[in-house]
Amino acid sequence: MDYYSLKMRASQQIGEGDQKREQHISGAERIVSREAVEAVCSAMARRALTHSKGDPDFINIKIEKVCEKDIQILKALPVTRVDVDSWQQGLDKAFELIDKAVFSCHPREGENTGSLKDFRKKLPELLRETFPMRGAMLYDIATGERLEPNHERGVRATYMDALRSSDVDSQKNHFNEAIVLATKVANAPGMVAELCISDDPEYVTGYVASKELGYVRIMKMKEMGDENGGRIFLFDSRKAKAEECIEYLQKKKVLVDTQL
Ligand code: PML
Repeated sequence: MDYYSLKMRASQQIGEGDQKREQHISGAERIVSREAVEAVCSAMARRALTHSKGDPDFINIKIEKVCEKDIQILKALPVTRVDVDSWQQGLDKAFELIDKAVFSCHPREGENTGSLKDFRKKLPELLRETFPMRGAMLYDIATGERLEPNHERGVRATYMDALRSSDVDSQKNHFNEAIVLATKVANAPGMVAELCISDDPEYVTGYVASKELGYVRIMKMKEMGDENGGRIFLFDSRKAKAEECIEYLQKKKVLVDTQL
């Protein structure tokens, strides 16, 4: 069967003269059968043209053929849900889960020693650093270094979709897209865990995900109306090379079976 990857991004020019810059409005990606290409393409255009962030000046839809043999099928991470009373409680829960994931990579270190303690202190600041980034931060828990080739852009996980997904929804479904992305990320070489807070001001649910923890939805991780959000990919350079991990995130075609 022939598959096609479709990627859409829409942006708007803001500012005047020297201050002119492009502001991201909307983005989406799919991997679909040949028959679905036209419908998905027009749904993507509709999504770009009806976004609450404004009217785009520029919409790019890229369509590429994908060989079936190059596609990896993954089983979706199991999902659990954590209800919290406040976003502060949600963030604490997320940091606690990340600690657990990082600690399991340092089995010989006590939980309250050296690099682990430093990492805990650093985590809120690392998260803040992701807010202006388009992609995710790739942070090496073994050395404390950031590994994105471009710190402003970060690293983006692309070329993924849900298996057998035939919907051509023109509205973003945060959870459906996030479970696909998180499953791909968790399977990248050397990946320890992911922390995500949406940058949609109207969407306060975030998650922590890893192969061991599964996909843990934390129902409140920021204040409603806050447009700050970001992603941190926690990676362990003792387990894989950064280039291998980045290659997988950015190039490997993945379909995620969400119905298992
Ligand atoms: C995003 O906006 O891209 C992040 C979505 C996080 C989804 C969290 C969830 O609902 O499980």
